[in-house]
Amino acid sequence: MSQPIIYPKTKENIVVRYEGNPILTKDDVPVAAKGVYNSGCIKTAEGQYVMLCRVETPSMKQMIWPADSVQGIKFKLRPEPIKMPDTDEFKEYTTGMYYDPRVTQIDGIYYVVFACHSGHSCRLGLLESPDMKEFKWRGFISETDNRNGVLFPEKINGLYCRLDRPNTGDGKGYMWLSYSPDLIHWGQSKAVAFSQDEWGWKKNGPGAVPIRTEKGWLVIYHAVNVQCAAQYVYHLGVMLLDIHDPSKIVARAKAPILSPTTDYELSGLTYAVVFTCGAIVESDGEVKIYYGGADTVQCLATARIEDLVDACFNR
Ligand code: BMA
Repeated sequence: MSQPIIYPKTKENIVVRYEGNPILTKDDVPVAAKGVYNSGCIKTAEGQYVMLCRVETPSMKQMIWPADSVQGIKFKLRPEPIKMPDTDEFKEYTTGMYYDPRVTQIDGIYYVVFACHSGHSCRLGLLESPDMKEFKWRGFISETDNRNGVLFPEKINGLYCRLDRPNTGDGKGYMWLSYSPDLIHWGQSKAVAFSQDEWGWKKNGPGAVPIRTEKGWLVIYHAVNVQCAAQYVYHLGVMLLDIHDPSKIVARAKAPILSPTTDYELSGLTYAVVFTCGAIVESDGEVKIYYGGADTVQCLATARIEDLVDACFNR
C-alpha cells in the first residue's frame, strides 16, 4: 500500500493569495449581476492586461465582458460585454449561456475558446481578435458535452493544439488533446489520462493556457472530488506535458497547489470552488494565477514559475 506523502511546512504554500482578494465582484460590473469569476486574462503585446470576465446576470445567463488593467491587479470593466452573433445557430447552441473564456495569443492573433451551454449540453466556441478590442465569431469547434477548451500558444508539429474536457458516460471527465490545421476542424485526439488522486477522482480539466518551460508545457488544471452530501470540491493542480507530444505527462504534482479554504472560495453561488481560466508569466518569473472563487468572485494568486515546475516533480 502506498504511503501518504508528507510535505514540510515550507513547501505548503507555493501559491500565495493576493491580500486584496477578491479583485473583482458583482459591484464592479456596470449592470446588475450576480457574480464575476472564472475569467481569462492575457498581457497584450503592448503590455496591457486584458481580462475576459465571466459575468453572471440576475437571471443566471452568462456574458463575456472585457476589463482592462495596467498592472494586472485592479481591473476596470469596459462599458459593454463582447457582442455575440445574433444568429439562430448561435442562439440554439448557447441560450444566453457562454462562459469560462480562455484567451491565447498565437502568431500575433488572440483566440478565445469558451463554453457554450444549451439544451444540447455544452460545446466549445471560438472568437478571434487582432487587438483584444474587436472580437469576431469564428464558429463552434466541438460536438456536445465538451468544455474547458484551451489552445496552446504555438503550433505543435505544424498544427494548432488544444486541451479540453469531454465528459464520459459515468459523469466523470478528464483531459484530452486534439490537433487542427485551421482551428475549426479538430482530430488526432488522445486522452491525457492519469490515475486519479483523492482530490481529483471525479473530474479534471485544463485551466490556464499552457506555459512553455524547459521541462515541458506547464498546465494549471482543475481537479474535482466529491465529499459527503454530494458536495463537489474544485482544486487546482499542476503538471508538465511533453513539449513535442503534449498527450504525454512528464511529471505531475501529487498534491493540489490551491484548494478552497477562504470564505470567498468556500461560499458563494456555489461552494468550495477555485477555478482558473488564465495565468500570466511575468519577465521576473512571477506567475499571476487568476481564478474564480465559489463561482462568485474573481481572485488573484501568485507563484514562482520554478516552484510550480518543481512541484510537478516533488509534491
Ligand atoms: C464546472 C464549470 C465551471 C464552474 C465549476 C464549479 O463544471 O461549469 O464554470 O466554476 O463547474 O461550479
